[in-house]
Amino acid sequence: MTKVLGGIALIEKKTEEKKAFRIALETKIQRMFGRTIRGASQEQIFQAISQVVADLVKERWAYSRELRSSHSEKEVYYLSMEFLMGRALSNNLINLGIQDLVMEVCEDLNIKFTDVEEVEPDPGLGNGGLGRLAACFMDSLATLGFKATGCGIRYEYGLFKQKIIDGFQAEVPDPWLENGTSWEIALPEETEIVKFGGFVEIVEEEGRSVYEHKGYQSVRAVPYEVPILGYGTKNVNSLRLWAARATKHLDMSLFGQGKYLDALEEKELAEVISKVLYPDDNHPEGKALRLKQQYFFVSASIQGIVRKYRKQYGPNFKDFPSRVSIHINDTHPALGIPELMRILLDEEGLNWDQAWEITTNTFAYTNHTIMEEALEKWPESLFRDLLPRLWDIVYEINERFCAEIWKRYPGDWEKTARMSIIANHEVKMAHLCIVGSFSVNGVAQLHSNILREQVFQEFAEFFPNKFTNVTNGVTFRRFLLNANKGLSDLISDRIGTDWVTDSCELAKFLEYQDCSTTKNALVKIRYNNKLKLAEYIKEHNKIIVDPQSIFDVHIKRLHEYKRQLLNVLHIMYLYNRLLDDPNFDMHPRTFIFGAKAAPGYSTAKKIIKLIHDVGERINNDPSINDRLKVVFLENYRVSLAETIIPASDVSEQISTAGKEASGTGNMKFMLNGALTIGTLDGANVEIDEAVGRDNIFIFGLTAAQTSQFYMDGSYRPYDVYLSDPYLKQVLDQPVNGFVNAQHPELFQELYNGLLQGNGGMADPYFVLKDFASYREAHEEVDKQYQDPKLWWKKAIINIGNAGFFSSDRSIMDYNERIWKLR
Ligand code: 26W
Repeated sequence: MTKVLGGIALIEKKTEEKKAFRIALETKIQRMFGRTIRGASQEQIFQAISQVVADLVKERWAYSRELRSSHSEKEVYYLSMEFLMGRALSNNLINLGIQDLVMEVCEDLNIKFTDVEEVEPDPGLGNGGLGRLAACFMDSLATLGFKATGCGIRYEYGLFKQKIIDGFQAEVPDPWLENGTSWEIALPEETEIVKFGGFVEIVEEEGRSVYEHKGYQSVRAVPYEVPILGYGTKNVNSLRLWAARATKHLDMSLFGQGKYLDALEEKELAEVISKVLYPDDNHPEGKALRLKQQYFFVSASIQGIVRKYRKQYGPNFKDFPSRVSIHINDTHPALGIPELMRILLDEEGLNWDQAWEITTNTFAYTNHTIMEEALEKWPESLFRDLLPRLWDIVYEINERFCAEIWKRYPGDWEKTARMSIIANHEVKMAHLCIVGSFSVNGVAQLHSNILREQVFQEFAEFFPNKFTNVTNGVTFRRFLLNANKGLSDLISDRIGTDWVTDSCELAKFLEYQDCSTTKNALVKIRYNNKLKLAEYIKEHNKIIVDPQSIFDVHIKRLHEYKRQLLNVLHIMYLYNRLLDDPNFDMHPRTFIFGAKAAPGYSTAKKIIKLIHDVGERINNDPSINDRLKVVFLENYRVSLAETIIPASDVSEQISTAGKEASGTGNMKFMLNGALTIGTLDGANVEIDEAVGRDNIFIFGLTAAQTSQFYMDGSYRPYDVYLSDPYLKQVLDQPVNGFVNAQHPELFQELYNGLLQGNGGMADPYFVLKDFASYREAHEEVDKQYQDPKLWWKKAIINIGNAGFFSSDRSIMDYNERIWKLR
């Protein structure tokens, strides 16, 4: 009886809540736009729903802040140049637990919620893996109830939008803030001043040297806070993004002299700092503006952190490291180390040893890449001119560090030179990070081993307890619960809903690996997701793809080491086989790509063109009976990933072994039940261990083997080319006019790079060497797909073993090994 009453009470409560939401929405639209819902545009409805939801979020935020201010728990600040957050609306609805309710209200009002969602621009404040990881971590930190603040830049323009014109990538600006956003609050009263240029004067005061920074230019840093809701908790954290503003308003004296443009220029010069995200992934541009961006957000963040600490705990900085950890996401925020030193020395009056002790117990550094060209180095002259006081400090840090090396290894000049922070008139940011942090970690086991044993081997020997590993993870809320409602409902139906916040629970799903009803349900869910993606492809690419075909997906930044080229060469191989032999046995396959190339990365852009031209030829060849399709999805981004991944059968994770630090896309696919074809690289190694070799398609050289080849120089791609006729054929086709009869010269550089090397080593990513084993792995994929019972068992084994790859687990590891919050 009470149970029934309870049920009725629930229904009544829900009806009440729906009514309340509906009224709130109707009122909001009237007040914002002077229209009723019937007269409102899609855009206006989106704005109004966002506002209503944002109001709810902000209420929680207020309570959370108040609760927080009465506690003195340790806090972590996550400093990152990039936060690739993705859309906020549905994520916040899920975290508030009102998604169904809002969808029902929309339905009652004849509003198609999925269309409304599409109005939201995807805030692309990041390039790829590093930025998306930061976003997953923010979600997990909030969900696990940790006190954490993300600090970054409020770029006015996010990552460029990619347009494909005639198979070529073109870049279009992304003014994501153009129509405003409901998800931020400006805090001008918490503005910080950041100083650039000028010079340092040393004055003696009461027997000690005081450093005075003079003649500088200052820029205002205005913070904007974005609420980060946890799933199912009352905890709300913040993402603080700094916007650059001129210190003066238009200089009226210039204005009065008729120098209108000069006055504007001064303002522009300051504000350009937060104008645009650098679109380079893994390749730093040694530009002054980038260094300005780095110092700008780091200085503002650290000043704010110190200010808040002082307010809460007073001027005793000895306890600083036990109250605050500052995490630096790759080397981009490395200037935080000398900046904290500067504040402690110059503003708080500590001596060097005190300041150094505090600083080195506060910072922790994560490395995200071993690509040589990605390791940031700043020219001494640029550094010194732009940041004269920080230069002095870094110089001193280096002097003391080199003295220590010298003490430990007397006479070893070469070692000192190799490990030095400043060398050849450059500042090596990774060295600064290692020396100035108490913890250094890689992002997957293999990657951390490579850091310890190769890239930073001498540092690991010098600081044996500093190095650790934290394998990456992804948030299951966004990438399963929200992105794949069908699958998440099925899982919850079988094992309950605890998996959403306790990822280990997913292991219970393994019990269903031989259950045919579960497998049938999976087939249907996947099919529906594929239908949806096929619709999208039809609309955007004008290509009809068959949802019965295998959807084989390669989505990530375009980079030679990620080997989209290997994939497309293999597609050409399949095509050749089909042309040669109409009875060639193969299940129909749809190859799907999504990738942005850095605008200045011409080889990557050529690969995009090649994919298009190969697609053009194959998709329009009636002789192969639609058994092969190639689709390149324009403008790959987080929201698109959320549509693609749940519709994928095969996940391409085929980087050259030793090059991909971790990869996180690999985890998202696995979680959604796609099977991986991959190399033993990054976190693939751990995925392989988790699922077992029978449930993944592993091929290619190992990291030890590639490393051996790099060392002994014995790799001869030309010999491989000559010895494999299939390979020879596909390599020749781009340059002999088979792929693009009008412009075969377009691909000459790719061809030369593989066979002779364009100046450097030939085929440095072992595309040719791995071709045969990649082909065999694909044959295995094809064979196994034709055995559905087996295939779906493997899918279940992948899902059931994905628990480890939750960002919740990563964050728990960070906390246990590094931050030690609570
Ligand atoms: C501008 C220079 C620049 C920009 C970005 C240098 C380096 C980067 C990043 C470190 C590149 C990056 O995103 N790395 C990726 O980080 C992911 C999260 O840890 C890993 O999963 C990927 O393997 C790694 O490539």
